[in-house]
Amino acid sequence: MPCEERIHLSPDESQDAEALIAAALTRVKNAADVEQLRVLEREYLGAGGMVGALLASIPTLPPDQRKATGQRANRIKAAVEAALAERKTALEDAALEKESGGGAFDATLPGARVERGSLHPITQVTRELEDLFTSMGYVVLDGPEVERDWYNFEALNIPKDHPARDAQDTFYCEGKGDLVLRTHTSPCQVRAMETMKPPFRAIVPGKVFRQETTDASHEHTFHQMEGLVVGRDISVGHLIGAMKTLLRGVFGRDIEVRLRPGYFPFVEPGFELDAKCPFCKSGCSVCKQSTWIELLPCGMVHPNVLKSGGIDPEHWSGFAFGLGLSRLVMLRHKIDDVRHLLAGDLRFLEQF
Ligand code: FA5
Repeated sequence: MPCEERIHLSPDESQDAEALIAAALTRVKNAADVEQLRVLEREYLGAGGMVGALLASIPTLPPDQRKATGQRANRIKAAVEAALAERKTALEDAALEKESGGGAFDATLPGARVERGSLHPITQVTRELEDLFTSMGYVVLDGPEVERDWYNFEALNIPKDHPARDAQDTFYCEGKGDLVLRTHTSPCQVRAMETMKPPFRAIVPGKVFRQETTDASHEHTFHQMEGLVVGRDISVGHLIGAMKTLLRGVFGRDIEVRLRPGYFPFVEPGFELDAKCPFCKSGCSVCKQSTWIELLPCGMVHPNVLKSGGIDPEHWSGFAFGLGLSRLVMLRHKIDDVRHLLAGDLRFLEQF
């Protein structure tokens, strides 16, 4: 604002208050930004500003002029304050509009969509199986993923030089004594025996690790669920009954099963349980045209394992199974590659 346009207030009655107000309002209206408004505010209303000077001069005036001068000062003050507030709001609105791309704010537009997540398919199946087994009197246990060699192998009847160790390529924790990343959930068999008195039933879902080359059906990190029942006179019949209940829970109907001999040092006898393919009658890609799907290794707990867990095999017997949860999820959702499960790709996960 050029200096010559400024009109200086004076207590002189000849000064026209209306002209002062008009000039002030014009300057406020033309202020280009909030900083200029602050300068004008100081000039008119600040300590030592024009209105202040006018008010301060009142005591020096002849008594008959004082009231009118006071009224004039207050009128100017109110007008300038109102103009400043109005211009400030206008400048702020303009800045907001510029920020939002110039378009007016539309209060009727729908809000931004809040994305809802869902449970991972492995978690879904795990929870369903936990519900199923707890309804049959099983307890759900948890065990360490970094495990001692003793629990992962030795207590399971797999001594250091046993060839069965080669079947599960192991991640050894370097410089950490006998620690390994557990290769299966079976170490929890002995941990369960140490903490519970027989008879008992337990399941242990969890993550396991193997140092192996990955392909469509092999991951280095995958999920299993161990099952263990210890009681008096537990037989293969109990084992088959429990497995059929498991399959009915997962597939929603009775599934035919067959047992083949299978070797695991910690069960005797040991079996591979195959399920009749739930997707076909005469062969498909899931069952590799055989109509049977290899699903679940299991067997009667070896007496040496019961002993490792402090349980007398003369009085107690049991069965155990090691369900491949990742493979079960693949089967259920017809997933053709196990590596999708832990890849963290949202396009895959959003389907569940
Ligand atoms: C075991 O791990 C035994 N602990 C199972 C067991 C428990 C037997 C109790 C007897 C009694 P196996 O190595 O076969 O067994 O693995 C069990 C299941 O894990 C397999 O049937 C398969 O479904 C799954 N599995 C094995 N390796 C992989 C892998 N690399 N990727 C994904 N799933 C796998």
